[in-house]
Amino acid sequence: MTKNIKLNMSRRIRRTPYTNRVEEHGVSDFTVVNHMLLPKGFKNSVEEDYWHLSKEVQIWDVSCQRQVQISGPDAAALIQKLTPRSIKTMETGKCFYIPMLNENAGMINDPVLLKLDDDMFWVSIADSDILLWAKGYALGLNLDVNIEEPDVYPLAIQGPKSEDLLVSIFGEEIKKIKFFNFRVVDFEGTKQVIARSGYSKQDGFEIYFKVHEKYFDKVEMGEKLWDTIWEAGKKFNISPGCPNLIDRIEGGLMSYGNDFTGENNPLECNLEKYCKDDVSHDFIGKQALSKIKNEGIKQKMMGIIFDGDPCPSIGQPLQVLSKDNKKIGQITSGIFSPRIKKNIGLSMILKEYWNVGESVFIQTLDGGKRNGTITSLPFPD
Ligand code: THG
Repeated sequence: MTKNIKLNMSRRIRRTPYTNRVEEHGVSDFTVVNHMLLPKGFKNSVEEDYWHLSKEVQIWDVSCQRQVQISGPDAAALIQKLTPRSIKTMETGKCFYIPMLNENAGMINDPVLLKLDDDMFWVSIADSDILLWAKGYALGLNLDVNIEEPDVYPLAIQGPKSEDLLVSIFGEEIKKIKFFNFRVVDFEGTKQVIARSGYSKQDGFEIYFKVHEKYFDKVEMGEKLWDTIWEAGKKFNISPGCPNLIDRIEGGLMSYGNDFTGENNPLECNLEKYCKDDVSHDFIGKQALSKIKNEGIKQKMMGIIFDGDPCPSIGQPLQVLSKDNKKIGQITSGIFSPRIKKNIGLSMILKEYWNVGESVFIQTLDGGKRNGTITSLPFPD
């Protein structure tokens, strides 16, 4: 479609400390998330990257996972207002996946929350302006908090060899980091947060790389970190990468703004388990969520497996029809899975049709129809 049309760069589309390196490695496409560049592909196909990710180790510039730092005496109270997930039992060193809702219980973000201390949190956001939302709410409630975007640029190390690679750089302590926990580790005399997490279904880590003032600028220090990992990674067959669409869809990881939006509530997004103890505290969207829980939801996110030629990554939603040609959903992320050897997709599906095994039609952009089947998420092995 829009081949060879370029995006005009300016300071509004922010580069990261690693953008030079990513370009040197032959990045082919970028997208923009949180007003910052996110690489979308390199020289290899999505499929080659998928196999590499499942066997080796990759380095991803995910700086666009911006941190909203909330600190001060009322920090925990504010965080609790922003999510139905209770943080009462959350300990320092933990990461929590938290839905964030508007007043209608519509999803406004699905960040990872890190507790750095009793009065210090990072909200690692998906693509929406949570800093403004949190500041506005804190101002309105007159809370004693400080909210800012710190100079933190996450770098993800993903794949089964990520542990061995990071042990070779940071030492045995890396092995002690459990899934969705973090530790503070030394890098060149600076303190760095490393969590076992990441936007893939492989083992992996995220370095919440924080710029230290002893360096000239974020690029100098960021490239130092990148180069250190790259050099040590050669022995582990490291390659540059980015969130992989095949791995993401197979794993049922949804992308905010694309697979779900403010029009969707957390129950539709299969995030009910993070809304369980919503009676214990007050939060934005509580009443609306309670009403939705009582009335029941009308659609929810499901997997779809469908026939036909291998589908390249879809740029526009594909309609999902019932066997009697009623519109029952739309595939918002879809691609050919080389493991399942069929096309796969994510779609909200109307209640009457969301049963696993239900037969459906997928309408392609050229008007053709393909046979499909509803499946559970993550996609079965
Ligand atoms: N890492 C960090 N920040 C992020 C993302 C990330 N911000 C934006 C975006 N990704 C947020 N979305 C998700 C979605 C899913 C997960 C993490 C972030 C995830 N979920 C686990 C799963 O589904 O297996 C479960 C987590 C849990 O059990 O609590 O990993 O990737 N820093």
